[in-house]
Amino acid sequence: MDVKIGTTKITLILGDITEQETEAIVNAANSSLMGGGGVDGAIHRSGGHEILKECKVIRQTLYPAGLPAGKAVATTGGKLKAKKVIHTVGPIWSGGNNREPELLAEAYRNCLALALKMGLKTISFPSISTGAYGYPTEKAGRIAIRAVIEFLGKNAGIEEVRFVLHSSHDLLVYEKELTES
Ligand code: AR6
Repeated sequence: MDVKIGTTKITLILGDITEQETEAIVNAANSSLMGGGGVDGAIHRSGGHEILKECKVIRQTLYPAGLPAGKAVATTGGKLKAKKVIHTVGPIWSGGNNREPELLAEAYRNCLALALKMGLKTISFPSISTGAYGYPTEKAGRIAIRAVIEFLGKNAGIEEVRFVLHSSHDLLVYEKELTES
């Protein structure tokens, strides 16, 4: 489904984030920026070694102690269709009382702000934190959709925000949230 928020289209699809042709795709990374499983593993596998090379430079320069949860950085998309990968780190779910909602919303906002700063008009997100990091999808979907809508209400310039969900269950959860928001 897709919905217009001002001049931006929010699209929800079932698919693989690595195959998206949006100018940027978002990686649900971990603080090390050195790769991992899930979305992170898939992006590094499909995008090739140029992505890791730039992640290493980011670690050596901007974030020697690792990228904190909620922050975002950009690298090349390497061999991907997307020209940029925006790496962010979602919170690890530990019951909901450790700033998880705040950090998850911040991750979405910082990715969008970075895309805008780089002049990118289309961006695809995975469902950050809902895999290895254990964030319940219903709760995370609500925060993701609301954070994006709120950002778009305050900032013009992005043409499409695409959520790429990996299961039909997750797609339904996000669709329900977008319909109700
Ligand atoms: N395209 C779209 N969505 C996907 C794909 C894909 N190719 N593969 C998995 N998903 P996760 P997290 C879904 O674990 O929870 C990594 O090891 C998946 O079904 O990728 O933020 C990192 O290095 C789930 O719904 O990210 C970190 O250590 C969602 O993407 C840690 O996992 C997110 O799952 C980050 O955990």
